[in-house]
Amino acid sequence: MIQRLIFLLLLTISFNVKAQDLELNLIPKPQSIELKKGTFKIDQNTTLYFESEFEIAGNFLNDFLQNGAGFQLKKTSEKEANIVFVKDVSQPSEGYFLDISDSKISIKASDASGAFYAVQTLRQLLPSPLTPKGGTVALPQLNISDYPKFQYRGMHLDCSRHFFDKEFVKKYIANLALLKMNYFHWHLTDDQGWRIEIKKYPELTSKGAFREETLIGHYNDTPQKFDGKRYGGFYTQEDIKEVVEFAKNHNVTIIPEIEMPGHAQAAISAYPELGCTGTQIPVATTWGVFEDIFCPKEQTFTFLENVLSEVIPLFPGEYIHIGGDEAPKLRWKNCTHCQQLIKDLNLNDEHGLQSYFIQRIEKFVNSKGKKIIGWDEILEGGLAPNATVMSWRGMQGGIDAAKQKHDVIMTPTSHSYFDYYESDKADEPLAIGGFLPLKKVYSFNPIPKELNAEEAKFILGAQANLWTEYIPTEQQVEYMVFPRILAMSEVTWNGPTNNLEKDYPDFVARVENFMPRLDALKINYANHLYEIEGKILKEDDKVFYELTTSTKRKEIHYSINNAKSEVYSKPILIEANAKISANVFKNGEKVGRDFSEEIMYHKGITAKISLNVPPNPAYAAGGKEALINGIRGSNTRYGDKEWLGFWGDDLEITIDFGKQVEINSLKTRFYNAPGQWIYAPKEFRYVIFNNLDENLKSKKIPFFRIDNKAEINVKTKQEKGRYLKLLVKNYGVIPENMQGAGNKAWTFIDEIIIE
Ligand code: TNX
Repeated sequence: MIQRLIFLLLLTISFNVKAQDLELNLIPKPQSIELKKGTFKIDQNTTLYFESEFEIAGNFLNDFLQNGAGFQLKKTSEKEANIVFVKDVSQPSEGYFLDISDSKISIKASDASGAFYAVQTLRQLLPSPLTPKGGTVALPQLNISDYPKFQYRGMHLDCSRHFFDKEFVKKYIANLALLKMNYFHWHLTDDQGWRIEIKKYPELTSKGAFREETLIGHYNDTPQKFDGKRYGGFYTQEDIKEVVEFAKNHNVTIIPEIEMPGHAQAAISAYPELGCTGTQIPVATTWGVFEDIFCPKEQTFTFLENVLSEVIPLFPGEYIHIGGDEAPKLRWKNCTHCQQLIKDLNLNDEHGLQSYFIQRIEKFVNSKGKKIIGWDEILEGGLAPNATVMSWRGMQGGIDAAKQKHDVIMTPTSHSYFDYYESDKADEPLAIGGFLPLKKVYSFNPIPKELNAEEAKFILGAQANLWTEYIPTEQQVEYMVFPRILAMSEVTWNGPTNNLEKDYPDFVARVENFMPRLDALKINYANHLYEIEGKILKEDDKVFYELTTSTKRKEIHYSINNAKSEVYSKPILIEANAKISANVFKNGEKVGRDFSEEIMYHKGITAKISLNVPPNPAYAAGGKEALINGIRGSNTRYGDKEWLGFWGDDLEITIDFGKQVEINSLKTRFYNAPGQWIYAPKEFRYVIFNNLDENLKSKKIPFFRIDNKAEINVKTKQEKGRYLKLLVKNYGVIPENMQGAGNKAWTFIDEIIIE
């Protein structure tokens, strides 16, 4: 009897594990699942009923079966049907209750979105590709109760820097629907191309949609190179209508973005009178921020209102995005009309003028029954009364806006910029910079700690952005978006994780099993799941190196200094400089890419470190210990776990060796990426001393100017001391004419190598 019970218990445990982790491979994860035994079979004789309110969901299911299995469900009465969609007002907004028994599928929802998402869940419960055996497909019996944590679950696509045709945009939107994301932010205008037909201003597209050539390689390359090829394209209003209709049938709302007053060079090149100087300028051929912005003249406002009058009727959603970011004020400073306007309107400065600009546009948009969204710069100089803020320069803009009782969408560069590198391996396709691996997206919490429960209600949700300066092809768009979008969808639907180390492996297992589904959808996703992560561990003055890989049932093989390779079982003791090489094996076969790491066993590795300020939470993955753990950061990814980022702070780093040591040399380096507002500091000093109470002012503190290479390499004169202090002065506020002008500069510092 007992044996039988144990057997049953084991059976249910193993069944649960299997079913939850593997068979039910749902992304985003539903709020609650109760799995039962047995299946429900759909075949040509299965019947369907839906109320007219749920037509989009019902039709979607039928189209899906038609395309995948070659048949549709016959419609019949609610009583007779095997699959029924019924209205149940007790279901949460956009939520659903799905009950699959042996004879019936019942879906309850209070709105059309909920019914639609129940179908997306059904879709993910079915095998992919849908290859019915004898015309039958099977679903597991279960109950799912589900609803989204956030009402805004967005994805953006920049179609200005590179143009993607309407068919691709539709595919992109269809993939959002699969992941229960409900907003598509369509970036339609920018310096490098105007992409939407405006009948009243035909030159916006005949001229403004084409640039003479495009930068090749990275913006920071010297010299910059260009391809010499004319490039462009645009959507006609008919194209837009087709995409909007497609989005409607996928329960996705499109938010068009018409950028103003900055990022307007393409428009000004078509109509030079919209700028302050009136001179003919070209559509931009390189990336970055440009001085030529819309001039706040009556003529410009008339133009923008006419443009918006054509844009607004095309998009049924409630929002129009008006940009508002990165508008350098140089032209306005040198323009007599602008200066007079500042006086006449009694404004403080050009920021006040920007605020006036946005508020005036907001009034117009509101008068047409729509609301504006703007990037967080619209906070500067006073927020337009009804505006929703997209917080991109970190979370602070969102915090400020929520405290002012404005709706907020979180989209900070640190967690939602999918144009950043997703792997630190050197062979990734060229990207703008940064480093945003899957796990970091998964760790995202759109609700900042700084907000109380009332204020947090203003955070509508989050969005990931795909800026396409370095993304010329559809394949590369998908490579950058997938699988990171799976993490964003789970964060915004299921809610942010409060136990990353526990939830992430479960998520990754589902991502691994989701890949065949992505293959069936012909999505060119990136696969970094089989990469290895290395980490220094310290225990009683001993140093170990730990290797992990994120998916289950894999083996790691490693070698030290090219010696014979061994199967990894426990952290490796490190007592001298070491080169570790490793690979992941799945069922005896090598998968993923080669891993290697150089560990420098320098004098700092067993020391203790303290900082005068903590690193910015967005760039603190390795903690302060990362600066003395023997591992250098990546040459191209400042967001990895070896670099630490500080926003605007002067640094004072103290290293305690525990006893007096002789220091012969000192090396470190800083990151330079003006496009991301990262500037190497101007000054660096260090001091070696023995007593924390010592008056350091009396000591000779060498001073170093930091040049463009941003590297420190000091031969000290065999100085002895227990402590080493580094003093690093932040670059300061970024001056005009430089990337990020007016903002505080970031300082990024790498390993401090002490020998
Ligand atoms: C900043 S996000 C921008 C974009 C760039 C992006 C590149 C924002 C409002 N402005 O114009 O494409 O960085 O990461």
